[in-house]
Amino acid sequence: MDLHSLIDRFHEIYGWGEIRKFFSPSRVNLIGEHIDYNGGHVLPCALEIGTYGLVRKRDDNNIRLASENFELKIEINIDDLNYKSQDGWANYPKGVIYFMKQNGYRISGMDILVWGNIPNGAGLSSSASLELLIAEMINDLFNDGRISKIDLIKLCQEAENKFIGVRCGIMDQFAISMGKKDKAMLLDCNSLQFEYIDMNMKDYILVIMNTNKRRKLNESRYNERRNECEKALNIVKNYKDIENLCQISIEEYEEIEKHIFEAHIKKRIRHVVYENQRVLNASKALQSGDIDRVGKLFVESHNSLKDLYEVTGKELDTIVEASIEQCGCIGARMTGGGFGGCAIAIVKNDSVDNFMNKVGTLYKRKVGYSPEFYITGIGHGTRELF
Ligand code: GAF
Repeated sequence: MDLHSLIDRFHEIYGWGEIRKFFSPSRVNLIGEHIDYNGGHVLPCALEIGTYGLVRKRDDNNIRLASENFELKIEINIDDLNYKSQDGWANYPKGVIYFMKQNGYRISGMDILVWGNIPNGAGLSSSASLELLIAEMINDLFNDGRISKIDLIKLCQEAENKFIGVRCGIMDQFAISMGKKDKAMLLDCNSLQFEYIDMNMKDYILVIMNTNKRRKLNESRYNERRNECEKALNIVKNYKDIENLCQISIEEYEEIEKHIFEAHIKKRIRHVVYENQRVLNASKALQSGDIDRVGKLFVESHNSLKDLYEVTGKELDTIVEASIEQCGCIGARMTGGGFGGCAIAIVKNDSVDNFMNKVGTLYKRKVGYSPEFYITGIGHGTRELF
C-alpha cells in the first residue's frame, strides 16, 4: 500500500472531496527500559515506518473510522465515547477523542482512514503512533495547530493509561511526537527536558529483530512491574526523600539495599538504578562515536532486563544470544515493554546479510518459527504531509 492507493481507498469508502494527510512514526528505544515511569532517562528515536492517516471534516458530530490493516470499521458520535472491547483498534482513536473533549479542545465530525506499516504487537509502539496521529489531526483540523506538542503527548499518554488501561510511561508518545531525522533523543522523564543526539554509528547499523512472539501490553505483566516499582519506592522513601526511584544514585542504593527484604523488589530497584546510569553512559558513548561501548551497554541492559526485571522470555533471550554470537555484532538487547516483540542489534554494515541468515536459522531451530528483520531509517515525528 502506498499513499496514492490509500487516497483512492479513502475516495472509495467515503466519496470524493478534499482530504488532509498525516503521518505518525513508530519508535525504537535504544536503551533505558522500564525506567520512564520511574523518572529515569531514556534514549529512543522515531522510525521511518509508522501510521498514515487521511481525514476529512464532516458537518455533524459523527466520526467514521476505517483501517486498511483491520476489517473493523466503526461509526461513533463524539458525545458517546466509551471503551468497548469489540471496537478493537478503534479504541485508541476513541480514547484520544475522549480526552480532547475532556480538555475542552474543539472537535467535531470526521471521516478517517488509517494504514500502518508497523508490525502489529511487535513492541514498536503502533498504538502510540496511532494516538499521536489522531491527536495531531484534531489539533490541525479544529484547533489551528495551537495545542502544544507536550500537551498532545500528555493527552495521548492519558488516553493509553485511562481509556486503554495500560499504565505506560511517557517515552513512546514523546519519541513519536518529537522525533527528528537521524537523531536519538536523550529524554529525562522526570523533568521532560531532552536533547537530540546524533546517531553517529560509523560502520554499523541498527537491525530491528522481531521475535514474532506477539505481545499486548495490557495482557502482559507490564502493570504488575509498575505496581512493584511503586511498592519499592515506598520502601526506599523510608531512607531517602525522593519522588521516583531514579532519584537515587547507585552508591545510595547499595547502602539502602540491606534494608530491603523482598528479593524481587531488590532486583527491580537494582535494574532501574543501574539502567538509568547506562543510558547516560550510552548517550555519551554515542556522541563520541564509541560504538563498541554502546554495544557493551546494550548487552548489560538486556541481561538486567532478563535477570533482574524479568521481562524478557525465551524468544527475546534466544534472539539476543544468537545475535551476540555472530561476527560483526557488537551488542543486542530487547527493546520496548518486553515479554516478546522486538530486539535490536548493532551490526557491522558489511555483515548484515550473513548476520540475519545466521540469527534467523539459530532462532528457528530453538523457537520453532522464524523471526523477521527490519532495517529502517530514523525519521521525524508526527506531522501533516503536504
Ligand atoms: C512500553 C511503554 F509504553 C513505555 O512507556 C516504556 O515503559 C516501555 O514499555 C519500556 O521501557 O513501550
